[in-house]
Amino acid sequence: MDLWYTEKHSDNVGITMKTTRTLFSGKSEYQQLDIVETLEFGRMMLLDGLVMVTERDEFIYHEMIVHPALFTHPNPKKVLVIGGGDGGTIREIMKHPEVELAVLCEIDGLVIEKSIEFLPSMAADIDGNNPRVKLHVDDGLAYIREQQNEFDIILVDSTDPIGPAVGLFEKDFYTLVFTALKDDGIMIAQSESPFYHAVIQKIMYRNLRAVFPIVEMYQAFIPTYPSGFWSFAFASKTCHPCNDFDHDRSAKRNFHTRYYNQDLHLGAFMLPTFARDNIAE
Ligand code: AG3
Repeated sequence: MDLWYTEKHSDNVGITMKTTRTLFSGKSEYQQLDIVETLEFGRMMLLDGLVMVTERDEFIYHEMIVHPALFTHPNPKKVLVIGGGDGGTIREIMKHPEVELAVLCEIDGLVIEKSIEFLPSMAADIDGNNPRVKLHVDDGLAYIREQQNEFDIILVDSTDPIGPAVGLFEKDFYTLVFTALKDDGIMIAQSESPFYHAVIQKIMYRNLRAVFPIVEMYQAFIPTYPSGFWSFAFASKTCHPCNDFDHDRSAKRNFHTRYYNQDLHLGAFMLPTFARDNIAE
């Protein structure tokens, strides 16, 4: 018997993958969590039926949510991740030797627990044994409300703006992020597909611009997300992602990347016209 899983991207379109077995399926206080084995993409984690990560293409998302900001900020010592319970974002942050502490604030402890169990290539740094990583199982909004002038970089590694992540796309949240950042702080947030999510992007970028003086969108190719054409928001107090990019530090990095490189750091900010139009002021 063939077992195919489909994430619906609209009423009429979806992505379908052949799966071989279910490793975990259960409901937390917040959402439905499933981890399945696929034939093409390795293990895949779903939240409320939406693809969060697959072992085969997660490197793209995780390199791109981390390295552009970390190679733009002049001295990133303290980094906060909101969401990101699979640990992939923390893994990439740990490759930067100047980072002294990374805090992971994930609302759902079950996501952390099952990622450690079934997605070890992502979750190795969030198992409680890395002294440079601190875990908080808490609502990102509640946590950030208590932080002032604390972080160099804040990465919002959220799900889509339905379910527990809705508040992470709102202006009030961005104001709290702004306050939690230091004077030269940078925030990155995953910002959906320019192809399918024009309305969400329009609202999100308007909210960001109401709070941050510098707001840019950049793109990445992520085959298992809706349309494969995905985006991130770069929002910052003083640093510009291209003008302040530390090309030298990026070129001399002592770790390998499979998607990110110096040319792409700049190229990712070049957008097709329809994507620009989504977020036009
Ligand atoms: N964050 C999920 C991005 C949204 C995917 N949306 C979708 N499949 N409809 C990924 C978390 C990785 N750390």
